[in-house]
Amino acid sequence: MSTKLFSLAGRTALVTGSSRGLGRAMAEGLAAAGATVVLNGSDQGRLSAAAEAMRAAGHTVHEARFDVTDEAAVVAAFERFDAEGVEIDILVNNAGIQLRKPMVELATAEWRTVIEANLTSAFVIGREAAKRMIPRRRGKVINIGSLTSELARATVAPYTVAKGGIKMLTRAMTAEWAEKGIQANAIGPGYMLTDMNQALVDNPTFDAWVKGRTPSRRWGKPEELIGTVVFLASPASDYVNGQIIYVDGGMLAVL
Ligand code: GCO
Repeated sequence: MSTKLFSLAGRTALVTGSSRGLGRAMAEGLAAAGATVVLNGSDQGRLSAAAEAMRAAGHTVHEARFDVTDEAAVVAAFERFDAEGVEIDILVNNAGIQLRKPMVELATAEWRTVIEANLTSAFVIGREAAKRMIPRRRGKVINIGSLTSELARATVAPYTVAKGGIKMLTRAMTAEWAEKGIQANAIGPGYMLTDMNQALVDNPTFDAWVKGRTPSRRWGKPEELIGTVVFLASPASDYVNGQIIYVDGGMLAVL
């Protein structure tokens, strides 16, 4: 089997929300597979620290500081890429937030904030990336979903709705862009050990529930997404479109 099948040499990957957590792990995995990586975050300090660490590991890294919910900033970032000759071949729409609150206590503004950050941003950034990928007739869009792309959990309604939307946005992207040479797919992480989930990990009841409900009987590690993201970013997935691959220890497969 050709080792080029999973090689990202010569390709550039933009990973949103990649100064920490799942995005950082996926960015490191894509770089290890040969990609030049564009890190994104809204906090310059965290972004620069992550970029420096990856450069120290020998990776080629650019930094793109913008808030994914600020459309003007997103458009300006892609215009800068154009001006600098940075061609985004691979987009990982990873950035997102969580807000845990019962719906009857949830302000409409809070609802909108989560939907904007977790769903609308993926559309806007996907659109800007696809505008540049279509003329090249190649591109990879990888949206980050969730177990809540399939199943709801109380107190995370806007996140659940947004992640359900991510699954269908991925299919909508396929419907319009597959014939243009772009493959749009998604990854659904299970319960992963991240800062966003630290409060859940520290809650003995929730921690026990995750370990009991997950056939693998443990939380996932961010680096356990690397194989799937490299697969979806590489030529190995050139005929894979509109799919969501769950990396969840089997949680969705078993009652
Ligand atoms: C929560 C968690 C989840 C998981 C993830 C599962 O509050 O239930 O934050 O949202 O992190 O999304 O796929």
